[in-house]
Amino acid sequence: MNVEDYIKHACSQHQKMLAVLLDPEELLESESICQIGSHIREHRPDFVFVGGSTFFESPDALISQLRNYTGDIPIVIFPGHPAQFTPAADALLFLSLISGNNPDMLIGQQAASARKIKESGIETISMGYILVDGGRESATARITGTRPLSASDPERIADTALAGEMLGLHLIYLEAGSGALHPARGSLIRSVRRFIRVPLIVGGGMHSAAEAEAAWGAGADIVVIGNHLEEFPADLALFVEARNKMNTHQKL
Ligand code: 1GP
Repeated sequence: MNVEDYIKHACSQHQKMLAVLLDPEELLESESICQIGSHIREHRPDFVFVGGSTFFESPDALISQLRNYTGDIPIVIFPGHPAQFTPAADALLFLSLISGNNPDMLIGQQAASARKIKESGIETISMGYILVDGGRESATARITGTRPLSASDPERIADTALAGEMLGLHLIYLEAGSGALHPARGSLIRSVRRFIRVPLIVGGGMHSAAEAEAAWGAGADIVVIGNHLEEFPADLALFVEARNKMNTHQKL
């Protein structure tokens, strides 16, 4: 099953998913790859996302090391820069930063890399990427030269997500920014969820299984955890346990 079909199938069963985000820049040492890798092998999140805002090379080396641990868990490129594209991954989130007004991030970089990506044959999943204010300036805002949407304007955020869906994007990612002080609030996630049917990914600033549960409970389909697991890889067990608990409740 390809990655998009896996996501659609899980959503149709009301099953929640967990992605671990690994930043190639933070994981250059094989010792830290081994640490997080062994927790991934043991606890099995649904996906490993690879990407970062300040890494401008192919993450091939990281991916080939990760393969020793991930088994059949898909490795998905979540690119912070076109140079991060590599056909060594299982799929690519082909994203457009629809919260901002930088044409290069909306369509420019996508057009520049589309042919190469198509020719590689990698699975691509189109995604509307919406940056919301997480309480401090994010690397994404700085590097893309865009401003996040105000978290206190849920209507505008929901309208942006809806427009992304109506434009044909297959996923929406609500991003509070890596290392956000405040993850996206439940009320915000709910207001986006009400408007869209496509799968909803939520990430940025989550440090506890309770925060992940709150996001899933409010309507996120996939929760993404990055920084926290880089620092405390053993906590992956807690996030997976929370996902499993959510999914057991959904089935009852
Ligand atoms: C960033 O949403 C992801 O793109 C994850 O953020 O690193 O803060 O978990 P954190």
